[in-house]
Amino acid sequence: MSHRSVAPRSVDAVIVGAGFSGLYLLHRLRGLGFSTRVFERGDDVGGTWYWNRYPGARCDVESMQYSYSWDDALQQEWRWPEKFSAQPDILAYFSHVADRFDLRKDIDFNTTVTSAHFDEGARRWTIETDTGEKISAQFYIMATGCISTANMPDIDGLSDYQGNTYHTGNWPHEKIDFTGQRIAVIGTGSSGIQSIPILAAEAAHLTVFQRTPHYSVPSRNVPMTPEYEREWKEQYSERRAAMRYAGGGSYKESNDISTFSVSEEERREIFEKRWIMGGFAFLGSFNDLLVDEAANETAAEFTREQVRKIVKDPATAETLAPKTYPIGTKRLCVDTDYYHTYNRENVELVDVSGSPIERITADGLVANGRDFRFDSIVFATGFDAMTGTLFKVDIRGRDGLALKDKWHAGPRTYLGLMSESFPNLFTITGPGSPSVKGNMATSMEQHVDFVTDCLIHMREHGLELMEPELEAEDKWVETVQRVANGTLFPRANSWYMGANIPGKPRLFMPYIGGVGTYRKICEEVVAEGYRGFRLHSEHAAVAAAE
Ligand code: NA7
Repeated sequence: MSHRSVAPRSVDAVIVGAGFSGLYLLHRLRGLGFSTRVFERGDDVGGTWYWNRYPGARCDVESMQYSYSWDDALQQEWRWPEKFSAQPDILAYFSHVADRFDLRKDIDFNTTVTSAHFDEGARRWTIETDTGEKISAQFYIMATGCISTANMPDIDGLSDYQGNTYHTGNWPHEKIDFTGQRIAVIGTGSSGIQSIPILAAEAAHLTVFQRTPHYSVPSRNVPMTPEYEREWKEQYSERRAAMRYAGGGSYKESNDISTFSVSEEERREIFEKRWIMGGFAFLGSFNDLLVDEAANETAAEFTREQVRKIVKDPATAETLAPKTYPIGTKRLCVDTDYYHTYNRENVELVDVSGSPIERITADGLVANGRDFRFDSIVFATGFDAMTGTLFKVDIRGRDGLALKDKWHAGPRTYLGLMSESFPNLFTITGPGSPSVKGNMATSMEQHVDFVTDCLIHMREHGLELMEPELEAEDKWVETVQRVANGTLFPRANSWYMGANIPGKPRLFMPYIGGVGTYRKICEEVVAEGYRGFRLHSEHAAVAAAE
């Protein structure tokens, strides 16, 4: 799909990924006259929304807020059909953006970056791809997202299975007809919860294998109304500005009072109102739900009550009601008819919390000592999040140090943007930044703007290399953990903690101090001459502010 006749082998910046952040980064850098190469493993743009094509895939951030804010004409003209966008609509948006800004011609599709090595002598990165290309770049930018490497569990006998297997994070492009089939879904995170109602309506029989129940709130998704769209479009600039400094990077989220500052009756009314509003608003019912265990329990119990009201079979309702971790500490799911699906005759829930699925057989699987037969198995088993995709590339910094080795006990970054010993390597929404703990759209744009400003600053000051100081990095790593440890998040075995991948270090990876707080820290860092970063010219380190 690339239209370029001769692609340059030496550029200012190599960007990996043509999703939300990669496209914006290309647009900005190209507009500023930086030469770029963009590599994308898919055959078109869209990133997450290119790969996650499973039935029911939908964004759980509202459409008006999950889009680019950097082009007013774009945000005014684009029409989202629903309050929460379905995957095909988001993909259509990215396709439109790619056409509108003529981005595809500068992207190499179907190309995977295999290695990126920093050459100390040349002070440049050498990047290799699976198509055999070798490119030299001053800057190497990973715009590969946080959940882009699918996690396929290592269950005995997987290769013996004769039926069809699917992973929600790597779904085929053609429509799969499940009519008349007996299907298994393994996993009940967001992807499982979104796909289960649709698959159940289509299949002859659906069996859900649940290891840990997730808390889920109804999305209350509706078609976009002209009034709602107009209200947003009229106030886009003010609302986007507010989102940038909001805790979760979204507009209108929290009720700034504590749980026990109101009576039990008032509390219930607030929960009910927010439950009816739908979506993540529920977690914004009070300002202490994620830091105070007793406060959290009131919201958790309210949710369990809703499950018991909806699900007719009491035993199934109890299995679906989460009790082992605080609400919100594994990512809250947002659903359409998830719990109602368990009232269908053709749906069965199997609890595998006590003992794992024993093995996959030629025609199904064995769990809890029972033999199940399936035509298809759907793995909704999540991702090797935050670091998995970074580690898939053989990234080596100074003295051949592998990123994987430097991060063997957990990611080490300054601001989630850079890591010491890896000069001029930027990670967009990298571990140690708010990323998945807020509206990704807001955080991605902030990082792209930050990185772009760094490149402009370096060009203007004749600087070649940028790298965090070890001390600043150590302090930031400690800050990220300290902030997380002041919340209830470390209580859950979540992918935020790396707990879903056997052997992965267990520590909280995103910065949970708030999108707005983080932005202010970044602004201060820049105002103080890139505090905590070392910027080098060819011969000597110079103060960036000079
Ligand atoms: P998640 O949220 O990581 O969910 C994966 C699910 O798969 C979760 O219920 C896991 O149980 C389950 N799982 C994983 N491995 C196994 C095995 N071996 N056996 C049984 N069950 C298993 O991934 P999603 O794709 O749903 O969502 C990822 C993000 O995408 C989401 O948070 C949004 O940000 C969008 P566990 O809970 O680990 O016990």
